[in-house]
Amino acid sequence: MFTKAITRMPCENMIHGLTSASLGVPDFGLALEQHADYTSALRECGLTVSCIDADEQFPDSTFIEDTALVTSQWAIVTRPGADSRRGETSKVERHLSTHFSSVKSITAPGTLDAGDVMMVGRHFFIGLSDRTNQAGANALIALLGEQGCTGSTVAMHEMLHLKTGLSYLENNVLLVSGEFVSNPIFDQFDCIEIDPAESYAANSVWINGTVLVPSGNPIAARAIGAAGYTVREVSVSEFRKLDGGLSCLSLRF
Ligand code: CIR
Repeated sequence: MFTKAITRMPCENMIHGLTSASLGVPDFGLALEQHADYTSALRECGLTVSCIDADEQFPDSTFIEDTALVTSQWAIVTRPGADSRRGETSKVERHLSTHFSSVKSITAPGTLDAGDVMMVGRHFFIGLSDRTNQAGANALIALLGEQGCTGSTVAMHEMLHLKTGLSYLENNVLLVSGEFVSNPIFDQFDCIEIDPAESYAANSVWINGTVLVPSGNPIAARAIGAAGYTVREVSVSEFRKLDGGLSCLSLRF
């Protein structure tokens, strides 16, 4: 069960955020409305939400998930792989210190975006992406070991982050799409394969029995509902324009 979430307000400079999508420039006003609805969805799932202020220095800072890996017991601040995002972590670390007595960090030469980290109980799958390198993964695995947890790496070649194409919905159920569909690492799970036309919905978020699903993906929403979850659709079109998915807008613990 999760009880808390941390989000970070989008800043006006988000229009200059990193992206490989060709979906146009985000509408900041609409992004604020969508962020507010996302926050409502977190609260509807029973979470107490705290929000870090916007920071115009960091266009991508609303994608807070990449900056820390957090459970109810511990927090690890990452070292984001993109130069323009590295400084996002200092305010996140300060905020996490209000929740945790000690906060560990990934240090150079490691880089790691927590969008590349998928928690399955006490095991963590770590995608080796353009943002997360082997040194970052090794550092995380060492820190996980100190907490009695384990980690293993997943090779990846196409997606921005591991959780761009995978979401763990607890109960051994995994959403899978694209390059991960045929990866034997995930054979152990009851996989729900996401239709390629709705690949964006592979990044959905389980919170206490409800699954937040990006709106406009009816096949995925139906499949997740049929698997026994309550579905709460959330519109995040303006964040998608920056390659952001639902999970990257919060830390949940
Ligand atoms: C970036 O490229 O870093 C941001 N524009 C999007 C980050 C999305 N994060 C995530 O999926 N975990």
